Amino acid sequence: MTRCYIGIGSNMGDRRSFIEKAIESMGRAGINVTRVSSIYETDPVSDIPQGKYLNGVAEIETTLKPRDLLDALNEIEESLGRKRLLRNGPRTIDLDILYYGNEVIKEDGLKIPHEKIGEREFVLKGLRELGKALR
Ligand code: PH2
Ligand code: MG
Ligand code: MG
Repeated sequence: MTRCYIGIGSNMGDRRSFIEKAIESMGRAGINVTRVSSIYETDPVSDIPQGKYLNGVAEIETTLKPRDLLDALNEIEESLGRKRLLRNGPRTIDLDILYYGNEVIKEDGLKIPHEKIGEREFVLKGLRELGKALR
């Protein structure tokens, strides 16, 4: 089992419902959700005008390898209507691997720890609540 942290975000439709469904779906996909931070509203960080986000961070344990975890999260995003139209554009649900144990991975499409943790307050807040933030 590896302990990981997943960044969760939504800024389209019934944001809270998408987040709740994403957390339930992780539980059904071989991902044991051990703790979830509070879910808080944040201003969008993007050049594209869009609505406010609800963000949070989940602590999970899983036997899935990093790539398989990424695939599972992408499938959940897709099942909740995620369309990839614009980078940093609005989305029904976004599930990002922030940390996978202590592993450092720099592959195409899979950078762990997530490269933007340090500059994104909307992620740091949740990590801080779970005792997993650098600052
Ligand atoms: N995600 C982004 C881009 N901008 N802004 C907020 N407030 N919350 C997010 O989750 C977010 C963002 C790309 O994934
Ligand atoms: Mg993201
Ligand atoms: Mg993402």
